[in-house]
Amino acid sequence: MFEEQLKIKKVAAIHDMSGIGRCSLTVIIPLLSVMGVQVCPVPTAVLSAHTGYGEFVMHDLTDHIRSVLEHYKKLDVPFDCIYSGFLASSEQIDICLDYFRAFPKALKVVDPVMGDDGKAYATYTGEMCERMSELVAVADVITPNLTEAAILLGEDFPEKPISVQTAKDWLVRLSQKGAKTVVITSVKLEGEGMATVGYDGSTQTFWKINNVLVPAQYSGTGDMFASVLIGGLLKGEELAVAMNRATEFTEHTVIRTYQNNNPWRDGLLFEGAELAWLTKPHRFSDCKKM
Ligand code: PXL
Repeated sequence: MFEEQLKIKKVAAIHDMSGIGRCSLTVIIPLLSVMGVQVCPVPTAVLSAHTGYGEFVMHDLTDHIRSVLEHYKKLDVPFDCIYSGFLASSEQIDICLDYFRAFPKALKVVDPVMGDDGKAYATYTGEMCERMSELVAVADVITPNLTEAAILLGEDFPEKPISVQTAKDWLVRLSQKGAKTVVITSVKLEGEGMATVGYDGSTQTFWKINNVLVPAQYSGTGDMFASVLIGGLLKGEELAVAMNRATEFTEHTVIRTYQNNNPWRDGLLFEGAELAWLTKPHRFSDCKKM
């Protein structure tokens, strides 16, 4: 008897590697690995700590990721997904476009990392924010938070909760920029509190998951959400199921981190037995049509 041959999917993850603060590759690699997916890191920059520390040292790897692409093209690596995130320069947007072009069969996921809480991250220039639309235009799936969704749509960051109708309108407008699947995280909905909202353009279906409102925000939360979402989508799950798992796992680790009194910039506590949760089949529970 031969065991069934394992087909491990490969994701090229174009993100930074920050030593301290649990974000980007230090979150993406363990989470996707435990979900049975191989992460091939394409580091956009190495940092001592993420930009939320205020003081950090950063080494830009723009030239490196360009040479890495040439090597991977020569090897003809059968990537199942190309996933871009925190970029270190405007030039890296062009390089990401080249990765997407070079591996046309791969699922194209763009997390348009630019900012949070109504503010752009320290290293993100106006030009980079403006040009992020070029990546969104070629993506299959995008996962902006509310701040990034506002930047992409040229809207002011909503200081007050938004209506379900506005959330739907933003999802459709973002989808019209290119990606069939759009998920917006950290959305405060009128009368409902925090939610994650999604749109599947192939069926024109809107989804919503209400979240527990924890009075703290942790670095790397968006990276955690997007990684678990990708893990589910690569298993062939419907958007609602993958969104459900990603939201539940993220919410659980946010609560655990808050209860542990950890500083926000240290990121989410996911190490240890928590990871095993991601190996179980997901019990679809709270994702509702919107
Ligand atoms: O999680 C987003 C992120 C990724 N990488 C770096 C960051 C941030 C957010 O602050 O600074 C380096």
